[in-house]
Amino acid sequence: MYKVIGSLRSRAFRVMWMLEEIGQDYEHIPAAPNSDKARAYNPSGKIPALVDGDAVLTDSVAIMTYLADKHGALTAPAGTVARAKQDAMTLWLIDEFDAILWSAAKHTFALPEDKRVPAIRDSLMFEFDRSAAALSKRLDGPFLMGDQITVPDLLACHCLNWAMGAKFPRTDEKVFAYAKALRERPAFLAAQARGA
Ligand SMILES: N[C@@H](CCC(=O)N[C@@H](CS)C(=O)NCC(=O)O)C(=O)O
Repeated sequence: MYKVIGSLRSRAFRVMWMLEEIGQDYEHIPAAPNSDKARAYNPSGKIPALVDGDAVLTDSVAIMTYLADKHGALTAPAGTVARAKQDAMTLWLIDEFDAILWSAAKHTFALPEDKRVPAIRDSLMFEFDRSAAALSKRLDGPFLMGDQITVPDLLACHCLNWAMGAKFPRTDEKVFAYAKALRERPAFLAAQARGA
């Protein structure tokens, strides 16, 4: 059985949701970032990690992509044009959503206090809002890549939820409505219930 290391309210949720989507059982080990438990699986202390047999895999997007390829679900096949477009969307979300939110987190609580620049938050909110508007323009179906849910949908929804948690403004209602619909999926709710 797979093991997911990382607290529910972290990027570990992406991996748990993915496993629920593909109907794979897993044990959840809710380790906090930089805890001894997290370091036992990933010496950097970062979460999430996935244990698959003897292998310990790290990075939420690498893990989701691995699971998608291994189980042939939530992805276009590797080596296709559709996959290249899907991967471009995933990497765009890392640049334009995840990195911005992570910068806000670093300057709010993750960096040592004397290294934080709280004023950067306004600029990050502006950037996130601009990215959300760009995503909204590209969204013309229930999912980012068309009529099938794929890995970037899980990533986008997780980031939009994170933005709400971080009190970023929700100016683009279309994109937040897209995230709300994804939050109603049984697999999302099942992953959430694992942390209850
Ligand atoms: N790109 C990595 C980022 C992992 C990451 O930074 N995780 C956060 C928690 S969500 C963490 O462990 N932070 C602790 C630290 O950076 O020291 C991923 O997607 O898994």
